[in-house]
Amino acid sequence: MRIVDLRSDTVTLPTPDMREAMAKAEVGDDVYGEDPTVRRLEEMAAEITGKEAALFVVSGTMGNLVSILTHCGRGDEVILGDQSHTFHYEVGGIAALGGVQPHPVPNRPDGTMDLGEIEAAIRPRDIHFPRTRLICLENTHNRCHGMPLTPDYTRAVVELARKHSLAVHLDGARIFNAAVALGVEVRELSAGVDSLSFCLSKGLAAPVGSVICGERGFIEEARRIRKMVGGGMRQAGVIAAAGIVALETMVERLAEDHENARRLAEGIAAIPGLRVELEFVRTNILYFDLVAERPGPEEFLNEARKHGILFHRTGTHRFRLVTHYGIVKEDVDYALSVFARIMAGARGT
Ligand code: TLP
Repeated sequence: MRIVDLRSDTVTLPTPDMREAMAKAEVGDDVYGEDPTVRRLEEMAAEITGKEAALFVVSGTMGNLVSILTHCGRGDEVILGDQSHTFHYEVGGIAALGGVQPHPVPNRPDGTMDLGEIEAAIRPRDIHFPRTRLICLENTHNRCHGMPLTPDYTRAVVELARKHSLAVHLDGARIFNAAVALGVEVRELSAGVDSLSFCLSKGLAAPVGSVICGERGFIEEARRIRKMVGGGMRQAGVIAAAGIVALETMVERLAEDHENARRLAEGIAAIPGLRVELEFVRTNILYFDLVAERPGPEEFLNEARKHGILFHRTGTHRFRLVTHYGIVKEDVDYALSVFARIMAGARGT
């Protein structure tokens, strides 16, 4: 049976070039700073994002955790979107491990937060309040349709942060998707932010890893925190090598994932009983709703699974599809034909 795995771009498999680079990677003990391949990846990441230095970490979750723990002390507060990945899907790590209190502000459907609402969430000096230290952004915004944040919006948040002596961290897990969708350089999207982390193991298809980028002093401190949370890796060049290939060869092709998501969304929009907000389909993530009475959402999901189409349910009647390196146009057309058949079957046509 044909399997079309639309659960996430995290399911991507390493390319043959990555496997070859991994086998040949020159390595050393990275806790001693002696792995030349890790160093090279970190230098590349710093260059691409326009920052002084970078740090290779295990995952996007660790990238955000280490960054936030580097910016904030116990009892400090971080302003973040109420739909952000850090708030929803990172196991409460900043609170559990860092004693950092999240202060969620509503995300709008495009992934932004209202500047006035961010400003209103900043704590005044008062003996009763925690200290606000940091504002977090997410680009692209996973739970907000995979929408890209523009350089102008990011700049406006950075200016607001400066005015209040706060730092800005950007969860750029899919920053390359944002750059490709907007036709801008990654460094334009990271300009002014104090730190960002991006993932090599999503659309870029490396098997493991994320990178934190920022000023040299910040990265030095982040290196200590990474060690503290058990993220000091030894001969990590074996995996960094795949990350280098990812940066060199996998960025431009993301446009193909965006085209496939668009094709998928337009196809779904044409199926009676399914609804998709096409104006929000800009990158490789799309959400759609089941608006017919039949089938029920669980039945819809199970029927699709029986035909090899895998994806997540994210709300009572809402589903998420993610396109990636392992999905071709024919997979999209097959998924659409399965969806159309399930819906027609439920209508008895
Ligand atoms: N997102 C995963 C799941 O955790 C939901 C997915 O399938 O989309 N920031 C953002 C914006 C993310 O979407 C993710 C992963 C992460 C951070 C965490 O990355 P990992 O999985 O490497 O810890």
